[in-house]
Amino acid sequence: ESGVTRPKGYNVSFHCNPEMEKYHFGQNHPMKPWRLALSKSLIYSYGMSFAMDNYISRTATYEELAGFHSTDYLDFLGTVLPEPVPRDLESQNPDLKFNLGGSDCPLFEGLYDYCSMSAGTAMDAARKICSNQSDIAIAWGGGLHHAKKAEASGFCYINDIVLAILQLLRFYPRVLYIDIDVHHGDGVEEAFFSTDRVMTVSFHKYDPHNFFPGTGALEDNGPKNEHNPGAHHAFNVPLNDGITDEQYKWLFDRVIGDIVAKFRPGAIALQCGADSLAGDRLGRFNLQVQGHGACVEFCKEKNIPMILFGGGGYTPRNVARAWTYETSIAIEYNKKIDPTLPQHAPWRDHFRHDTLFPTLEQTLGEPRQNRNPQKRLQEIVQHVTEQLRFVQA
Ligand code: ZLM
Ligand code: CA
Ligand code: ZN
Repeated sequence: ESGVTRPKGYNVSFHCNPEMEKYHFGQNHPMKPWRLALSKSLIYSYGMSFAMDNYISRTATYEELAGFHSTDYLDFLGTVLPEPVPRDLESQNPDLKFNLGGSDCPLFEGLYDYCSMSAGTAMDAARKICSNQSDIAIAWGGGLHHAKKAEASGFCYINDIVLAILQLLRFYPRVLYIDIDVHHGDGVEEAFFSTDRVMTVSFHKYDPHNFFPGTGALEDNGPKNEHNPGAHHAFNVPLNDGITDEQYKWLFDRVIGDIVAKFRPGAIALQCGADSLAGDRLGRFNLQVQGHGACVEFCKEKNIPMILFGGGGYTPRNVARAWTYETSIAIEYNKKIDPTLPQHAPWRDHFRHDTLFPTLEQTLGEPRQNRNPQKRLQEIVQHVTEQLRFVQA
């Protein structure tokens, strides 16, 4: 026996599709679906599966995907064949159809199936929340927040989060979306731009000309037109390189605490992109597994039904650590978890250090310089407070 027990009166479901782990974006592409296998392997090695309901999720149907995406786009996505675009030709061919086939969103073998699996995972999670069978539903294979109605963007083709939130809206009057991926959650923000039933909050590195996708300024709070119900229902927390656990936690607690108190969501959708961790191949922050997980813990303590999505995360060993720790938070095992990685964990050597919580020095050598003065963080909190005054209680 693993010694991991179920939390009393609290149900956690774990949704995955092991087929997803087998797809390949192409040589050297930062997005590596096998990080899902690594994460699941670590989660199961800790024995956490005994404390959750484990589901192999279905693939989403065409009709389900069409709940958000245009049929033109889906038809094309379903028929395109991988046709490698030579790197030097890509720049000469800027009008890729639906932004497909470039180096960010390549066409690869089985692309459509991969997308329907990610969406299926997220939608299954949403259904468990809607039917009250789960208090927390985990979908690490989802979280692809950049995809638009008729366009792929930033490694994302199908917006599984939007599809899941649309499900939640059938049962809950108000849904809060929170996004701790290092990139701006632009696709989700845009999808719910015109409704006051979804509030979106993204924390991200913001540098319009040098960091993808370049949107998500502090002042962008939804439609400027006051007659649009979505006005004031988008929140953005733009950050600079090197933010630390303490600062991030301070900000998160303030911002999310105030938003939850005012908006009173019936459900929370939390995108846990792990590229905000220190040492990520694409990230810029100094967050540790503990600081990233503290966001999940803070949300859990609100006792509101919640979906945990994956998202970015480009240093697979750190992705696996974060999502393992966050799974332990969901099942209330985090206080008891052994920080030493299980002896029998497959791929143990892959983790380099045999701890779930490597120090900044272990992950980075030299931590990134912190370019977030406390004064700026206070301004952010101040702005959020002011914007919240416009939100109907
Ligand atoms: N070039 N290969 C985050 C999505 C971030 C746009 C600049 C491509 C890369 C990146 C792809 C192997 C989420 C941009 C980048 C080079 C135009 C981005 C393929 C390295 C490689 O080595 C690479 C040949 C590739 C892509 C780096 N792309 C880094 N950053 C961003 C998209 C997705 O985490 O938020 C959610 C899952 N794209 O900066 C360029 C402007 C394409
Ligand atoms: Ca984000
Ligand atoms: Zn990201």
